[in-house]
Amino acid sequence: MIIKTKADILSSEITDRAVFEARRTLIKAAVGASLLTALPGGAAMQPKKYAEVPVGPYSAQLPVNAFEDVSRYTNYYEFSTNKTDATVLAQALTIKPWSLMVDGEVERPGVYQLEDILKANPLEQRIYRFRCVEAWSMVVPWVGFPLASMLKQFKPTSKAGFVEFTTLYNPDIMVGQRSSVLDWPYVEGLRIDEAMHPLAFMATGMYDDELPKQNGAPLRLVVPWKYGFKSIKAIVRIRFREQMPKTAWNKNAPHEYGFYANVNPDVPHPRWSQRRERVLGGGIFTPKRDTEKFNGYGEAVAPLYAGMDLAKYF
Ligand SMILES: Nc1nc2c(c(=O)[nH]1)N[C@H]1C(S)=C(S)[C@@H](COP(=O)(O)O)O[C@H]1N2
Ligand SMILES: [Mo]
Repeated sequence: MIIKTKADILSSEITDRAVFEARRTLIKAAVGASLLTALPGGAAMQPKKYAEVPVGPYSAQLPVNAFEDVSRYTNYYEFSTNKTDATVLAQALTIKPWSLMVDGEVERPGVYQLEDILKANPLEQRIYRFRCVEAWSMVVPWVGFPLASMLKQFKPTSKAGFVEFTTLYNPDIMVGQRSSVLDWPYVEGLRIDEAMHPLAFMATGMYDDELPKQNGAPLRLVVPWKYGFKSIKAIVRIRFREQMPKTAWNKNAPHEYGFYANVNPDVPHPRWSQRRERVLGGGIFTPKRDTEKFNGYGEAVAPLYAGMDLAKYF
């Protein structure tokens, strides 16, 4: 389906997936042999919490970025508009316990504990491309579960045409919320058929471990065929709606950020081209990568938009 070969990515740009998988194996071996405290290099090698999670059916065969690329360069405006600040500032967030409010057009509304959601949704690993609207990209091994499995457990009614997601609002901790750079709280949304697509994913972890706070712990959306701003972090509410939700970036600049936000090199951002992307981890001489329509997931998701003018519904 969306399986790409290694040749699609320059090895200078990313850590080889083989290294990631080898580390998984090494950790398992170390655990098996009780060598946790006896490894060379001083520090004891701790098993990663999710090292045993199976690779899911929709995971792409792609080399992944280094963990440092993904965890030290983030977009999290609740903390800062600066890419590196959330790495420090987000550590102040309390993520346990965490509850999710479910309401709107749904048969089982209520306040759910994340613990219970995790018990009902087995974890898997998904390696996905991730493309920010600002024309940078990365490849991330997420851990989580399909969004559809969770949504079906809430039993949406036939009136549920859209799903609205909301991030925590807590300006005491989320210091960026004291500024009016966005209309807080951050809200995102999907059409119900997009939300039910098997590629739409809820991440609770990455790189075999729990999600770092700056990457949206404890629960974030990952929609690999859409620009990164759709992949909302620290979700506290899911509301099933008849109407299309008003989303944070669309409200901020409607002519720049549409509701759909499907990755599309043919539709430029009003202020820059979307033809190419800078892959995180590369040097200044690393050539940019050609951006693919639907971020390379077109075969799987293009049918969702059959007959729609993608330049109009951008
Ligand atoms: N709540 C919230 N979610 C968010 C954002 C944000 O500022 N706040 N930034 C978005 C943008 S623009 C991108 S590119 C991705 C970045 O995810 P990452 O920081 O884990 O790479 O998160 C998205 N989700
Ligand atoms: Mo982004």
